[in-house]
Amino acid sequence: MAQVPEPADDVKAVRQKFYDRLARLDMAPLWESLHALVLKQPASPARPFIWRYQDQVRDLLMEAGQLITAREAERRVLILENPGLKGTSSITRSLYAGLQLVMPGDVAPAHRHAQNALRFIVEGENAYTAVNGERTLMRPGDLVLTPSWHWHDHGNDTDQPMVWLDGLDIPTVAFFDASFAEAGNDETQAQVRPIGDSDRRFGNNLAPVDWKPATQSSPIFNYPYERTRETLETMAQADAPDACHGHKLRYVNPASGGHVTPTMAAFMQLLPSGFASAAYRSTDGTVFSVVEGEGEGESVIGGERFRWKPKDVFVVPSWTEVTHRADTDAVLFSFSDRSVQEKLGLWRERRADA
Ligand code: 1HN
Repeated sequence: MAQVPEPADDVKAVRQKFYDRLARLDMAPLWESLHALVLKQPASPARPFIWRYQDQVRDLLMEAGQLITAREAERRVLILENPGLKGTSSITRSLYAGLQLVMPGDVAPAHRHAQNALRFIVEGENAYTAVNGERTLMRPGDLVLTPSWHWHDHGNDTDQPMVWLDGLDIPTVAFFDASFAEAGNDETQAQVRPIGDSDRRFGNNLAPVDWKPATQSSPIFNYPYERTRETLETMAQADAPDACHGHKLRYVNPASGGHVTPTMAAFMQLLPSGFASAAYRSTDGTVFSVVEGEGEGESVIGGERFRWKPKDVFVVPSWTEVTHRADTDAVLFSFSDRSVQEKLGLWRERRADA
């Protein structure tokens, strides 16, 4: 930018009077704010942060389980709010995250909304989510989708609490002022297809002939951990780890080859025992959930060190340098708005090893 001399005080005063007249008419001089509007590189107000499951969050969740039913709450969720984004219910500028508890006997009633949601299962086994009349039973490490405008309800017919990480595009939908929502007539959807129907139709590299996707989300709504883990293991046996990511997978919508939802992309990576990654940054602020890693695992995010354990959630803001290190094999799930940024031609990454 061209260097211009500082104006004299009398010139400044005249200008200020002009700006005041503009302000009364809801106008402003661009030249006073241009540099703050068009940054040379991202400078997110979001901060690196970790929520520790065993030490902090789990007890509070269980306390919430005694305070309120899922029916009364509609969804019994503790919001994970980024400390740099207070009052916004956001974990990054574009994404919302929360930890949801479904207790034995709970019913989280059917509703639908414009927001896309993903669930990453943290604790418990075999509670269900129903999506447009089809139930899926959930296990730790599964990725379950409830796409935009699909009816969904949850229930737990087991005798154990069920906890998952919710990821939604709430701030993104709010940005576009495009939110719609509706409550179902019945709390629990009638089951119109058997459990496993979509998985068998679309999860075998097949699709019914003439089938056309009606939405931009994946027709598979449960990506079970067993299969994800098998793919990671296959890569780890055969390949050298990527310097920045270890062995990293992208969850795929088989109908398009793209990401699993139009607004959120999801990933799973294995950091082999003893691995220390090269520094990495990308424009998609990313939420991580630790799946495996009983030894010492840590990430350095924007110069701050975060030790993590299974079930912890941490966030890496946009364009913040991150490195990961693991003493024993560790597995990290993550999701971000990369799906949107790629469509808009905005997504960038920088690898320290490139
Ligand atoms: C929602 O529908 C769920 O269906 C969870 O489980 C969290 C947060 C905000 C808005 C809708 C769910 C939500 C949500």
